[in-house]
Amino acid sequence: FPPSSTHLNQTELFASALQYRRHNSHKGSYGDVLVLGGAQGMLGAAVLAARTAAKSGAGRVFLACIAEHLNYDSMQPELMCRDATDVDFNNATIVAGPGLGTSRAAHDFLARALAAHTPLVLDADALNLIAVEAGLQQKLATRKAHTLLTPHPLEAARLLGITTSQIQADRLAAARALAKKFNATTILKGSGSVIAVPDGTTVINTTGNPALATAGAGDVLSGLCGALLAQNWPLWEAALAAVWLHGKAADNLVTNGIGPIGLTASELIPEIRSALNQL
Ligand code: NPW
Ligand code: AMP
Ligand code: MG
Repeated sequence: FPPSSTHLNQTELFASALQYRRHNSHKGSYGDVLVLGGAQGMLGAAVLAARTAAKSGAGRVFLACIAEHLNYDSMQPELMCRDATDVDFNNATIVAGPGLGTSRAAHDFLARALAAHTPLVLDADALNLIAVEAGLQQKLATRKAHTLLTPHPLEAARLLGITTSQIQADRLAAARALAKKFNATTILKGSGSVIAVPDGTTVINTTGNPALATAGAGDVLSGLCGALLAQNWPLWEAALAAVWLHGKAADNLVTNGIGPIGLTASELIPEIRSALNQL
């Protein structure tokens, strides 16, 4: 690990994990991602995460929504929409939370995801459910497989039982506290996202700008994290690369006049793909 509180302003910190597309490879070589989310009224969050995973190199992407009526994404027909009841949670990198809601069904699927032996990204409502239930916290703290938490400051506050202002007053300490409490690599999002591991090491990202202050930007990040983990990036490097690429995509779009005003989260997705291919 690099020394505490390094700034992530070039790709060297994760360059060792860069994956190349091998000639003799196939979709099975690049991993499966399963996005679990998309309750009524928030289907878009899960769709954004899944589309991002597909355009960030995952071999196959499955989309399991809590709302029942999404069985096909006409804009991204590559996605395989499944009923969460029928999905084997042990066969894919799971991204749980985007638009998941906090229903009983959401809770039960999350419990299954936490029990799976595969890499797991926890975002949004998955974090909100964990914040209020000791049973889920216990499952999280004892996971053996890779786990990555991606809270924004309010989600972080809920998880630590403090206020958003307290989180923002010392973001390094908050990120470390989350990583330690839940025994998981943590990305505390916001301007200058902090990546932390349970031993207290932290890195502050330097890419990104206020164009990202828009609905769905976090859902895109969670899909990108899932795609890198599915492609076997080590957890630490995956977290660093995802945050850096997500911010870099926003910076590139602003340079080209797409933002900072009015950038939409969907527009980040092809730009993330470009940034990833240019690494
Ligand atoms: P404020 O306004 O300052 O008091 P919530 P959510 C705070 C889904 N989505 N610095 C801020 O609080 C998600 O995936 C669906 C400081 C903000 O108002 C979730 O499942 C979409 N404060 C669900 O909606 C697109 C910060 O947190 C509040 C902060 C709810 O998620 C949108 C919001 O937190 C969305 O992704 C910062 N950097 N960042 C879709 N198209 O389907 C955030 N806050 O109440 O947990 O709501 O994040 O919208
Ligand atoms: P969420 O709130 O879950 O949609 O996540 C928002 C995403 O956009 C996170 O990755 C944040 O780090 C990023 N973001 C939001 N506002 C800013 C900002 N002002 N500067 C840089 N990144 C931001
Ligand atoms: Mg979010």
